[in-house]
Amino acid sequence: MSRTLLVAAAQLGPIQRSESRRATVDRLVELLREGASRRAELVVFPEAALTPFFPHWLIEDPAELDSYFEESMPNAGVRPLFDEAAALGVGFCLGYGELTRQPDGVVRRFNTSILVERDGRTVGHYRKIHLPGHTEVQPGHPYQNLEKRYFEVGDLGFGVWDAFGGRVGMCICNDRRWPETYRVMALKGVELVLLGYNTPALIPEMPGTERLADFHNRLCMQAGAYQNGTWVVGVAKAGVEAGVAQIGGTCVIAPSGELVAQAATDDDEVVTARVDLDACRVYKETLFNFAAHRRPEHYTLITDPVS
Ligand code: CDV
Repeated sequence: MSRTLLVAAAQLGPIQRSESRRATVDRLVELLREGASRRAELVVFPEAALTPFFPHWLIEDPAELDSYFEESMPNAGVRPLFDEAAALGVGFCLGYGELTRQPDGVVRRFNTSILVERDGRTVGHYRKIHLPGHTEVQPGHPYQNLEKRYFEVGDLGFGVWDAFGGRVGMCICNDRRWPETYRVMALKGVELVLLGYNTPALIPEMPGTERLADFHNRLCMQAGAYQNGTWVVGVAKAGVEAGVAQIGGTCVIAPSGELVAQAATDDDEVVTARVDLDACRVYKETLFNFAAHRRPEHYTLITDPVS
């Protein structure tokens, strides 16, 4: 039986601070419908797809900070997306800020994505592990990156789920730059990695690298795909958002490492690709046959604690 899946990468243009949650969810529903009209079975949205990327500025009022997070999922605000997806029989991957309240009142915040099957069941839940940026405001920077202030390191590991007829994993933005992300998922048999990102073209600590931002985006995802024999779907929130220019480059990458589909704009745009999950096998069973060729006894330095 063929294991092919039509996947839609639903790139978002900027979400401005003045835009209501309702208007944003309407945009997601529109992209979902566009994907469904092209017969997509899975629609992948970016990191923090319900809000502007709020780590880009300092928020001191706790109530205002909480307004960028979801305390439950689905909730009334995103219900239209869940309802439309279930009605169309389309699954999706959605990034958002997750807030949990412990029984003792302690609040925890994560940069999260979920995987929803075509029948509306939430089958996967991931909390971002590699958090870039800073805890404190960086004076003189043209914008902030306060991910380390607003989020905790994810505590769910790099999960892989049986879904959409294959083994599906999720990671978020900065995770895609780390080879360990893909490798841990590949050791769990991943065939399709879904990831969203908010990537500024200019990283203040890295002056002079702007011209390489798109290249580095593709480089890490294409390497992750090839070296692990997996499909990768990378989805941007692109364009100038709250004064920060973010790259686009939403794409679908085959296990060969080749780009098979790519966005042409920095705005709301759906990119579709037919994903043959069995195309992973030639890599997983030969060059990257982990059981036959990996030498973990020589990799122990990688797992030593951070010094
Ligand atoms: N949202 C992110 O994780 N962005 C980082 C930027 C800050 C470098 C990224 O790796 O794209």
